Amino acid sequence: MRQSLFFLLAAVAGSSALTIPHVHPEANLLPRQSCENSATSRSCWGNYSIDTNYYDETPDTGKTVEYWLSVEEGSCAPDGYTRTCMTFNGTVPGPTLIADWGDNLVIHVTNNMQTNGTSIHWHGLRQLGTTEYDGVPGVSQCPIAPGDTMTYKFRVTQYGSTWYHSHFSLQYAEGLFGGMILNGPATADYDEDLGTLFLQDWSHIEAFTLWNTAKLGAPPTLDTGLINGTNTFDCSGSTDSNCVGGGKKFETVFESGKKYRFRVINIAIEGVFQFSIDGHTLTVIGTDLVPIVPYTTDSVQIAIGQRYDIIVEANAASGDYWLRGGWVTTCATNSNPDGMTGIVRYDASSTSDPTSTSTVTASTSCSDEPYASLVPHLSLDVGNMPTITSEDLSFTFDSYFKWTINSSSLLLDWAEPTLMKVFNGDSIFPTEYNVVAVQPSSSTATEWAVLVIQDTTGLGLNHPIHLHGHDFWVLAQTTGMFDGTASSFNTANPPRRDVATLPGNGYLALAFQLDNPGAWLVHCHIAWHASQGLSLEFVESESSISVDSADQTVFTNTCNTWNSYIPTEVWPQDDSGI
Ligand SMILES: *[C@@H]1O[C@H](CO)[C@@H](O)[C@H](O)[C@H]1NC(C)=O
Ligand SMILES: *[C@@H]1O[C@H](CO)[C@@H](O)[C@H](O)[C@H]1NC(C)=O
Ligand SMILES: *[C@@H]1O[C@H](CO)[C@@H](O)[C@H](O)[C@H]1NC(C)=O
Ligand SMILES: *[C@@H]1O[C@H](CO)[C@@H](O)[C@H](O)[C@H]1NC(C)=O
Ligand SMILES: *[C@@H]1O[C@H](CO)[C@@H](O)[C@H](O)[C@H]1NC(C)=O
Ligand SMILES: [Cu+2]
Repeated sequence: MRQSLFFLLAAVAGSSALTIPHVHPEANLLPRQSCENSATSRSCWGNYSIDTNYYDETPDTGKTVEYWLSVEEGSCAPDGYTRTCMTFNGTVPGPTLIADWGDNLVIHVTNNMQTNGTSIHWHGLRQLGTTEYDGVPGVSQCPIAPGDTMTYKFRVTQYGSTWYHSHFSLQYAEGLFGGMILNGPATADYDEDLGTLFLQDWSHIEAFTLWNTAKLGAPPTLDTGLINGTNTFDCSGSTDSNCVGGGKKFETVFESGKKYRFRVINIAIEGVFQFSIDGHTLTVIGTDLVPIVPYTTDSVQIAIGQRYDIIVEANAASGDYWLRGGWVTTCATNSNPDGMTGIVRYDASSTSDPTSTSTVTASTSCSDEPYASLVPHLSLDVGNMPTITSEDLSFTFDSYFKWTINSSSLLLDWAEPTLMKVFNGDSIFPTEYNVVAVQPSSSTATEWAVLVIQDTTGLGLNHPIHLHGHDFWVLAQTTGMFDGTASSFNTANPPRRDVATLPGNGYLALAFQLDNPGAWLVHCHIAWHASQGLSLEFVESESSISVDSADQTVFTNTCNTWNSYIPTEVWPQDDSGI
């Protein structure tokens, strides 16, 4: 079976050959032309541009950008209801990290929490050659113990919009996230960058408390949602002393005629959003960290972990308009589905609530934006795919509800990360680490790994699947059963990104280039599902994973500090670890 598959795929691969970016191939033959990025030349980027193949080439800025982040616990009331949060530097969202394409980022993270470890993931970044800074406890590092500091160092080889968040159990659901803006070219012009816009579901009970019931299977109904970390909540008539009121709606001001860029990010625990702004058309220019051929729409459906870069032209009549998170009620339940709103004003002095109405047809599906809409600007085909890893998604009940991948639910030991085993030269990993080893079969040509996840649960739920360490090419995303062959695959410049939705009772087929040795997690980004083990990890080209001695020291010190901390740890691990 494996053999015949190989020959079939080799035949398919033969016809499409190697990756050839067919956007302006002639550019390579001309001398480099420098062109400055401006409001009317967003495709330019000095000696580089929107046409640069950013998988092969990175600007050498010679610049290092350094940040310090403090992980804290404390009370917060983003919607006027007081509860306990986990934060970066006391704010939800945390500080926005900004760098240019090609910069080096150095980020010092200090864990100032009482008893939880932590570990910070830079979502969607390839970590090319720096797998040890991917921030997954039990995979790429030991947790940072309370009181300890770990310094993450990596190169920015991509550009666009993303976020960073804790990957330690449910911490990001408590507020441990922030935005990342990586400046670079874009596929359409705009006047002003408004920055990141977070769409989030929010509970008045802490996620670590909700977990006690969530882990049994049914996702809890959350109380509300926040737009960019803020919302109002009606405390009138409430006798709850935590309902202090004083929450605010997110607001932004448009100047007529200008074009604004929003970097919309879904960082929910369980929900899907259908983002829109009353009276305005959205021009979508990026999916995750991949610039796309712009398309226009009246709403954009966003699954957890996904980002859409959206340009909005202020071309409506002067007035106040609702900006709508657009909670999709068929995907997860929430007590305040229609209240996840913000306000766009044309007059900064206006304080009235908009009276605008939406003309958007409310979505009832939990799927991604239409596959055909997501066309990467840098056109790259998938070629050589010698092997397909197919995995069945199911579930079991073993002290709590657990998702399984080929019968195994992910369970990591934070103190024994996968990379520690790699550094020790082990090639056998614990079964519950769900490791799939992949490596090129030859060193001469680029090869792709293919992962097919088949939903066999019969539950019909959709899952936003995120891969670390790579962008992936979405070969197939459909209901029904995978036939074991490449016959359903689209290899011609398919959508490319780092989170795509696995359709319920269907399958998702992803391809990625075997160009980044490391230990890379693949997981559902629904927070409960990740905690319930819906994950596997690729160990890519194990013998080529190399870490220099300074980085090895960081790794070892973090583990040593964690190991001397855990004997006094208050809480036990009671989920998959991620
Ligand atoms: C662009 O390339 C030229 C020639 O290699 C070099 O002199 C110049 O410094 C580069 N400019 C930037 C902004 O990198
Ligand atoms: C975060 O807080 C620390 C002090 O706790 C401070 O040194 C640092 O500059 C802050 N970081 C940002 C990005 O604001
Ligand atoms: C992390 O902190 C939360 C909130 O205090 C607690 O419920 C949980 O058990 C802790 N988990 C670990 C593994 O320390
Ligand atoms: C959302 O908040 C962040 C700060 O947390 C800010 O940088 C950003 O500009 C805000 N987004 C918008 C669209 O105003
Ligand atoms: C997972 O199980 C399926 C069905 O039994 C099998 O075809 C597939 O090869 C397995 N995948 C791996 C990576 O072992
Ligand atoms: Cu899921």
